[in-house]
Amino acid sequence: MTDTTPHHSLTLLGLGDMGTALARTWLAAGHSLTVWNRTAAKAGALASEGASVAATAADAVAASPLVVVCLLDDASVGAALDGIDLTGKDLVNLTTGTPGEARARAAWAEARGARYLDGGIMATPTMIGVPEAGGYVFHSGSRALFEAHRAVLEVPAGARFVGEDPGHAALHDVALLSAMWGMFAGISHAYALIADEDIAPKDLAPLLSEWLGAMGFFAGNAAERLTSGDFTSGVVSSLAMQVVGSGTMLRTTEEQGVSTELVSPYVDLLRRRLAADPAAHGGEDTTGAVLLLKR
Ligand code: FVH
Repeated sequence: MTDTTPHHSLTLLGLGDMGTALARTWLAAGHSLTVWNRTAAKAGALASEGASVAATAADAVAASPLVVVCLLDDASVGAALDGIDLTGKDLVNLTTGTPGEARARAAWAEARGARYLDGGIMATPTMIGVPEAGGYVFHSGSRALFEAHRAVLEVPAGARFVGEDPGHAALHDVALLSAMWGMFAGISHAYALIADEDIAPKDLAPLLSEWLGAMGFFAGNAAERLTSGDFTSGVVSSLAMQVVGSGTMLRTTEEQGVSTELVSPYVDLLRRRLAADPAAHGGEDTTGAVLLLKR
């Protein structure tokens, strides 16, 4: 059967765990891939899989119109591309950074004649090239670049364009990771609570997963309240009740000989919101904590 897949040429700078996973998917899809890595030995396996290995980052950039970068951090992107001609290049930066770093890197690339697209990878290397794993990449910056290379960018994982502000991919990335850290913290606290009891972590695990899934509605509820400014309509678990309930949670934590350091900061925010105006805020849900976080 004839393979009708359009094949493209692209360059990848960075062959760490993530870069190597990305590279393998483009090679497997039949694309012509040039790679470069600071430590050249990491390119060996990919060369035997069909990649062209460039001796320098400048040679790698010169080899293709589309240049994907997946390095450790923004400083390493600056170091790798320092002094290299980017005129006419389409630069896709999949290196994790802050929104501010992404905006500065976009201006830096555009001043050197390149179109720029930033990316935040919502996947581990083992999820790359495995569509059923559900990983994807947030992209922001040049919409024209995204549309021009969308098919290639979607080879390793799904691609979601979140706007022309180059900082918004990083912001989406970190917002989701922040929620994940909160969940990890809560799960850690729950396991600490049962640590000295005759309750096996493996028995609590499915209950935790089920409960966290059931509570996922809060993301949508809070979004509606933050948009409308109405924090009280339809509330069935009031802030006044939650503050009392969180006291029970803190006392249980003390009884179990567990530190409150993970959960206290959030309880403090809820208490502050209630104390500021009990009559006005007691009937709210917990969304008001968002307003106290903003400096
Ligand atoms: N791995 C993961 O689970 C996460 C998933 C979400 C996205 N992240 C981000 O992806 C970027 C790359 O991560 P990685 O897993 O590939 O990281 P490493 O395996 O540590 O590879 C780092 C590469 O960066 C090169 N490098 C570091 N400093 C420099 C520099 N000054 N100049 C040039 N290259 C540099 C390093 O080269 P070498 O040490 O092999 O010579 C690797 O190629 C990252 O932003 C994650 O946050 C991954």
